[in-house]
Amino acid sequence: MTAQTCILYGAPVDSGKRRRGCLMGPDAYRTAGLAEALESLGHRIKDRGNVTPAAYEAKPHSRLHALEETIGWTEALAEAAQAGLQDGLPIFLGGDHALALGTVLGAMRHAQAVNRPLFVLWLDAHSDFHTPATTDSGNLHGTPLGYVTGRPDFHGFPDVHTPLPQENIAIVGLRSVDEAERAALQETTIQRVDMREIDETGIARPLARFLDQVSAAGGMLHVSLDVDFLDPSVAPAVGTTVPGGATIREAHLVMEMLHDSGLMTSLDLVELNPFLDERGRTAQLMVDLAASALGRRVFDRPTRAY
Ligand code: 4U7
Ligand code: MN
Ligand code: MN
Ligand code: MN
Repeated sequence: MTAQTCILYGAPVDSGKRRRGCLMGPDAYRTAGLAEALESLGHRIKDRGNVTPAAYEAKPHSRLHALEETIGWTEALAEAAQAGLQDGLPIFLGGDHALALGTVLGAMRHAQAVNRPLFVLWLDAHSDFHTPATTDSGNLHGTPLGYVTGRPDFHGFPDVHTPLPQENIAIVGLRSVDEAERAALQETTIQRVDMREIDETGIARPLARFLDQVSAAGGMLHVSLDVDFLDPSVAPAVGTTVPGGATIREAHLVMEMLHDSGLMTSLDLVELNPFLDERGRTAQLMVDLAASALGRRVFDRPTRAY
């Protein structure tokens, strides 16, 4: 296994929704032993501490919750992601999913600088494809894929100069899509793998299809893992639980295949709300999943096709 330099960034973003608690995520991952787990796999670990948002002035009365703070996070996290990608494999310890407005933007800038295509694997119950104009909740953690694909109305956010091509995105685990998102997604070439498809074909087949595409294009791959990708019975520490999610083994298989592919270049761990956890089990599961993505396995095995 190739040793990597894993660069940890705490991203205690809690501005993407109203229910508080995700700001405790970075501490929970550190307490659950993320660095130690990855180190034991032979990787070099650099913990760069927690990112802080760029200066902002909060204005009240917005339909959108904590808009200015989220813009501040987007600027700071885009810079962190760009810096991290120059030095290794950045892992963002969230924080809610609004952090991906910044991390994916930073990965896009980096990919452009090194002249490689960027792909995004979005592991989530939700499609997070809203714009500030279509969101009913006003919660910006539901908008990052809308932002990076160049959808309108992200006033005040850094400009997305070259949007991420829709066909470079796969959303896996879908089971809660708002009507406005569904209508917009139907018009795109974003790859959508819902829980029904996972039930019918297994999770390996659609994932292998996407990874083959990344590989053939010589792409970089940003992976964004939302806790609610998992079934709430095994991952209770999340504000937006949706029943019928991925099992522990389905999630590990995704991570194991990502490792075997050698394609992942950056990773977000998002939406963990330690305030809602049960004796740290969700934090521990997320650490174990990150370890699988970085090479933890029971036995070595020959490469196989799915
Ligand atoms: B997450 C929602 F209405 N779509 O916009 C919304 F269902 O990052 C949920 O995936 C968004 O957890 C969930 O508020 C955002 C809702
Ligand atoms: Mn999400
Ligand atoms: Mn979600
Ligand atoms: Mn959520």
